[in-house]
Amino acid sequence: MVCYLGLGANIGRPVYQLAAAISALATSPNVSLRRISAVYSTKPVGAVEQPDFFNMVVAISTELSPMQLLEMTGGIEDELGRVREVKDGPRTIDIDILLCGGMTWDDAELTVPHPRMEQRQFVLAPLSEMAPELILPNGRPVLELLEEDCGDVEMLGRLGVLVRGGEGVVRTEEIVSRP
Ligand code: PH2
Ligand code: MG
Ligand code: MG
Repeated sequence: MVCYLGLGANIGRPVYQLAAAISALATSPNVSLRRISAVYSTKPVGAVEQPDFFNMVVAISTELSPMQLLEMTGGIEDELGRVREVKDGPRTIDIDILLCGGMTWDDAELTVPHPRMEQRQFVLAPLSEMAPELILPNGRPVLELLEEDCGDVEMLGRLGVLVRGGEGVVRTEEIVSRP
């Protein structure tokens, strides 16, 4: 099953933390990293005044359940020094589960598909780049939604980090172009 994860960071060393999160995903058991988007600079969305974000989306394939995936991504957030203080506030790293194949999940801890993904340019822009044909849970193609509202997102470039995965050490640029 292909799952899309949204990554965000806006304090500490955001790009380093994104790279570290990707490496951690690539070495996690039962997960294989498929594709990564470019890194985008984005204006903070929501009521909290805070630094601009760096956002990206990654595609993984896994047979983990959404809850198991949440446990794993939460572990990576903790390792990278995530402190949960202000809701929607600044963070060293945020890893959100956007889509898990066609699965749905809804309880106090987790909702999949991510309930706000269709309104967030910082999700739609990187997602549309890596999966332009994707139809979102609301029935609309991701590209169509993005074209309606260009928003405050700017593509900064590709993350060139070495990640260790099932196929040994590879550069993330190679993962980007995988079919
Ligand atoms: N995450 C939030 C709240 N606002 N804004 C941007 N630009 N990027 C984010 O990742 C983000 C946000 C809560 O998770
Ligand atoms: Mg989030
Ligand atoms: Mg989150």
